[in-house]
Amino acid sequence: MPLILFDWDVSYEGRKERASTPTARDHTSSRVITGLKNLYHLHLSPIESSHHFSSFHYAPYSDSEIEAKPQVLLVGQYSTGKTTFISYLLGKKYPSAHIGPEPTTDKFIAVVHGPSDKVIKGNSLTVVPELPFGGLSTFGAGFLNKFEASVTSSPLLESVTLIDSPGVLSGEKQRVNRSYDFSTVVKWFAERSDLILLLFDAHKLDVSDEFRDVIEKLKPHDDKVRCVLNKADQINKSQFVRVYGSLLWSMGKIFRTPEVSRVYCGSYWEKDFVNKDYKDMFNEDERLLLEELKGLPSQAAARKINDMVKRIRLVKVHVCILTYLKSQMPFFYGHETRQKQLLSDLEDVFEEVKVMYDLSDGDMPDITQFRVNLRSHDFRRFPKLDRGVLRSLDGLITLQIPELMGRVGGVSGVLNMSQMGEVEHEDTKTRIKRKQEEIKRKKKGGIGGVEVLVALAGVLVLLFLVLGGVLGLEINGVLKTTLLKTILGLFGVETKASGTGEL
Ligand SMILES: Nc1nc2c(ncn2[C@@H]2O[C@H](COP(=O)(O)OP(=O)(O)OP(=O)(O)O)[C@@H](O)[C@H]2O)c(=O)[nH]1
Ligand SMILES: [Mg+2]
Repeated sequence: MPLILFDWDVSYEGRKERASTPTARDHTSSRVITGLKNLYHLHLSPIESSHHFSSFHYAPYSDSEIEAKPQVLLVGQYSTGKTTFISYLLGKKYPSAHIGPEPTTDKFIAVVHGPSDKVIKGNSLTVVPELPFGGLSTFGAGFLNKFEASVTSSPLLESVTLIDSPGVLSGEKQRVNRSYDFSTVVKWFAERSDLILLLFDAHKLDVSDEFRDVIEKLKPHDDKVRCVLNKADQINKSQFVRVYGSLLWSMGKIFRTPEVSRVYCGSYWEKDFVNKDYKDMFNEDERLLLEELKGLPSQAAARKINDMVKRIRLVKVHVCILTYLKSQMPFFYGHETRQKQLLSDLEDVFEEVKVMYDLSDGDMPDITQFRVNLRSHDFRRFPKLDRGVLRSLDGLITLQIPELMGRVGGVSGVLNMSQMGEVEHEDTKTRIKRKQEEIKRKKKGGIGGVEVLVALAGVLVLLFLVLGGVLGLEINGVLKTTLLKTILGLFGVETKASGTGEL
């Protein structure tokens, strides 16, 4: 076993030497990071702040987040060997590491590189400019008391940050004992991680409901998830086959995909294998897992671009939803009723926004959470639709991101440009559907601004015609239509070019 770890050390040392003299890849990565920072601060951040993005989704990206080293998150039920796994990789225990058969780690611990051993507490960590944890302050003191960084010197940590997590407990212990929402915090780390290792104990493989809930939250990141079937040497051949099959089955059920994420089997600690039946396979899996860890720095730039693309897409969807809600608010009165109605019809709103802007299902935010967030906002204060904003977001995806992508080695499958199609495109079918939805909504009640304007304009035209009659003026059909169009124009209501006055 330690032989493979030695291999890792040798190859790692080799890379470390090269790192001191910047290589072409270092230069490329730093150019990409600078490009991403510019893109974010100049283009995306202003749109985020004018559209209340942080109160619905994420805090603004900090430079340290964009610059952060690749991150590996370890998640698992208690005593599956997460802390031992990290110690094994580092070749030593990190400061504040606790290992034991009972639930031991009770905090999220970021294991980071530093010249001397020390522990930095959660509250201070959020303000350390070099570390990418500022965003965690949104989870409040309840969480920050359960978060710390363990600083130690290690060649591995020079290029990767490891996140140890408290073991998932079952039942009440998981729900009541935590002063923060465990799975939301895991989700936060998962979004910022390059690799997520789910650890399982081959000796007692039971996926509790609580762990299942956590894994569910990782679904959007299934491309980064790997399973580690730890302590696999503790069981015999036939037990191993059953446990392995059962793990694949459970994961397949949770991720609802036939391609289950990669499973690395083995025993990730210093001691020798108890059962040597699958020794070669365990050694090979360990080698592959270490290879994957070693490859993370070189893929970090591409992953950061990918994350930025995801964020731009989310901002676009967010802009579409907010501006749509704004457009549905009445001009003069009845806004409270209308806002309540829109909130309760949010499913319909999402459907309509999706059709209007050609958005895909997977891009839409979680509707329950979105509804909760919307409650604290007055829809009238949302910005109006500005096509320039949507064009600029599309431009980031179709022009600026590919340019950055080119710097890290050409076109990548991570980008799905087709889903960022022209926002103004609307075919007949969708237009008809949109009209139908509009009619349905009108039937349900609520007076929109346009309706009020049309009514006002109608009264004005009528008055004009009556006055014209009284004064003996002759007003022909074309003049009537022109008058109607002019009055509507004064109210900013567009009429069709045909001159029929249809809205
Ligand atoms: N046989 C075997 N035992 C292991 C292995 N890794 C860890 N253990 C033992 O499993 C127990 C739990 O290890 P930890 O590293 O504390 O597990 P953990 O997942 O960090 O646990 P929590 O922090 O409580 O969630 C300890 O008694 C370890 O000695 C392994 O690879 N093989
Ligand atoms: Mg632990």
